[in-house]
Amino acid sequence: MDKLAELSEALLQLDGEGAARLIGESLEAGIPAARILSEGLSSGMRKVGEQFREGVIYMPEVLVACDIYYSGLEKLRPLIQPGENRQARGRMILGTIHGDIHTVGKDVAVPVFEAAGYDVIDLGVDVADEKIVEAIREHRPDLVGLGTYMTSTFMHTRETVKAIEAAGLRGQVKIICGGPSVDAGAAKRMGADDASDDAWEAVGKLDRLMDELKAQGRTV
Ligand code: B12
Repeated sequence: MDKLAELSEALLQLDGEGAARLIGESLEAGIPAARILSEGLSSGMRKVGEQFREGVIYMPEVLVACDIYYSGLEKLRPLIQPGENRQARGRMILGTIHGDIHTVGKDVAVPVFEAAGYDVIDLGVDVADEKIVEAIREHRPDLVGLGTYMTSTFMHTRETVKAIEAAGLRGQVKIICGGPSVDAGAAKRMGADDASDDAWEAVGKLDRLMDELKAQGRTV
């Protein structure tokens, strides 16, 4: 098995020490940091998602995999040369919506989206609508992810969308909700573009929303 396949496997085996060692060895062998990230760590994270969905592994194991992913990312990120930088699929801001303090879903979704090639700016929990508007102005994202983990806070989506509309920014972004009891139809009725209760499934939705944005003339 080559080093990057071994690294991917180490993540799946939740072997943090092995992953750290393999990242070091891959760098010493001259493998570019961007390749180590995409073909090693991110590939492992995709497999973690597949195994979670198949019921082979459970949420605590996913959380350990997220920690290993982040430790590796911390080491690799500063080493990714601008020219070598992977072309991000898109930029996303993601925060837990106003009134909601659940963090775990967001903390899983963010590394899954990053592993899939999105640049994600994590706004934290209980994010006020004005802060989301400010973050759109500051970061100019393509996508706005709203963590909505309760029925009441999912219903708050309507207010958040209104605030984005009032700021004149709605045409620049696609909005997607996430959480255990979201519904895509209801999200659309509240003015968002989609919703998902599964971060791995959501990646396909993010890609489709990016395609729609590009079709509207917006690029990364
Ligand atoms: C742990 C937990 C807590 C912890 C949170 C700890 C923490 N740091 O996060 C504590 C104890 C603090 C808590 C508090 C409360 N909780 Co609570 N909590 C849960 C519980 C048991 C698990 C949540 C979790 O971590 N799931 C694991 C993660 C990984 O799953 P997930 O969130 O769905 O995320 C996945 C996807 O949704 C997706 N995803 C996540 N974010 C995003 C974002 C985007 C943009 C996208 C696309 C996808 C995406 O990716 C993840 C991986 O696939 C759930 C029950 C449940 N089964 O969900 C209740 C639950 C969410 N809580 C609930 C409630 C009611 C509360 C409280 C009001 C309880 C109370 N009476 O005080 C408070 C609310 C406080 C507040 N203002 O937010 C209810 C909500 C019911 C409802 N439908 O309204 C639930 C469903 C329990 C229930 N069945 O009643 N809670």
